[in-house]
Amino acid sequence: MKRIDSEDMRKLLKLYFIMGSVNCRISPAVTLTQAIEGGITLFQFREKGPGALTGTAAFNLAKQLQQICREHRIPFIVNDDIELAIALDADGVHVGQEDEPARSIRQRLGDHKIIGVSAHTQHEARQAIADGADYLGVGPVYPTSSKDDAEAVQGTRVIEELRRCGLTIPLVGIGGITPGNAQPVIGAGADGVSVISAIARAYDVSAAAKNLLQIIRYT
Ligand code: 3NM
Repeated sequence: MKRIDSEDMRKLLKLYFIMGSVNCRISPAVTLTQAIEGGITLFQFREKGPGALTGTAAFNLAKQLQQICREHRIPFIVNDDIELAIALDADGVHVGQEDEPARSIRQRLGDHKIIGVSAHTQHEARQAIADGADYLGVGPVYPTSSKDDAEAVQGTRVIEELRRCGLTIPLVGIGGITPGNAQPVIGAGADGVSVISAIARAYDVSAAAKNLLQIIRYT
């Protein structure tokens, strides 16, 4: 099978929800189900940070969330853990700069899986594209409390720069994005937004997702 089409990838990136058990106010399964009801377009399982599940517990949660995604036809992406992605036959993986390079992941997974890469500079973006990334995550756009080792806050500057220099790869902004500040991210040239807390910690998860989607669609 061949690589995902760029336009299909762009559609999936509109509202990209990332979450693990430590991010949720209520159970991860209910959080994900409500987020899907609200209209998320892609999901990433990211079981990281203090108190995160490991081993069988992490695997079982991943499997449960993957099943929910399958039932609703939402592609299921695994953060960092290529072995877990392979074991689950996930739809793809997302990796950072400190992880295995996309080129070798592409060789291991084949063309039919989605590969996302976090990029913070034009150089990293070009390298990821050359390595076979299907999309980029660019951030942190705003201050975030969901990632301990986040890089310096960039605002929308890097996204603008990547678009200005002619890179057309599908990309999402990430980091501290909320309904109140999502518009400039899309305005800068992102195809969508990627969020953890704006959805996972919302009092009404489904309404939070709906609200974000409206803003993205009508920007
Ligand atoms: N990656 P929230 S920022 C997972 O800059 C992640 O690459 C980032 O969580 C990056 O929406 C981030 O709660 C955390 O700010 C995003």
